[in-house]
Amino acid sequence: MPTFVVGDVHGYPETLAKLLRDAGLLDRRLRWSGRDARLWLLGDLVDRGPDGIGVIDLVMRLEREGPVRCLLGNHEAVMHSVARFEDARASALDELFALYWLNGGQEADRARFRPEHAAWIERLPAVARVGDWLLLHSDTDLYLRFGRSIDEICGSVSTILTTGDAAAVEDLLADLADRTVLNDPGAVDRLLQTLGGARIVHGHTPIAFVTGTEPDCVVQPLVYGGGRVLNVDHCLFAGGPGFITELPVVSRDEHGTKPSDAAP
Ligand SMILES: [Mn+2]
Repeated sequence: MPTFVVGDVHGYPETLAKLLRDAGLLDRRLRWSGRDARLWLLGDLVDRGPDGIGVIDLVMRLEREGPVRCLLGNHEAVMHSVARFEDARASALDELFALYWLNGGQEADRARFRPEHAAWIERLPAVARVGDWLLLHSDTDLYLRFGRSIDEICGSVSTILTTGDAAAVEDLLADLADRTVLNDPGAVDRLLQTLGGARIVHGHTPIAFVTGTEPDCVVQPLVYGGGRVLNVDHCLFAGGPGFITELPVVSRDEHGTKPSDAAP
């Protein structure tokens, strides 16, 4: 089953639709036409660009039509928390609200945010495994603070998002926004040894910012970490044309690094 991933869409539903159509995953009427393929969005559908709710609505529909899933990005988590705590604004949350607008929150998205969007965000997995690939939104190993298995992490994150107090939510949001930790091979080892898989794919940190290239020149994923890590954040909001990535099958030979082989 070919698996496609798409990095941070940040409020550009037309660009997402075009990428999926060009890859043959959507037909001309924007209906799922991916047959045996599956698709993962890696989170951060919203903020920065003009129509984050439009992206969520598109992805929610595609989930009903085909094997389409989406990870929780830090921007979905912030959007959810701003809505959840809006009526009970404690001074402790001033930073959260300031962060939302500072990081590209859109008035139009806030106005169109509905309980069904909140419920959908609460169910998004924070991490996932697809074959030998570990899927993360953010390039950090702080996910391991929330559990020692995929299910445990997803459950803990969802519980905090849904019922955690202000302090717990603020800590969660800070952890989900952490970045550039996977340059450290030890962090990659910790994630793969604990959660399984041989490779990591993530979004969250624009390739253009990492490599110093102009966003409009970024047309393919960035492979790093000795070939074990793939960054697919195409930086649509700063002018990237965007790309969609089919995850390569990891060959048996490449499974050489057993936990016991790793550096201490
Ligand atoms: Mn992000």
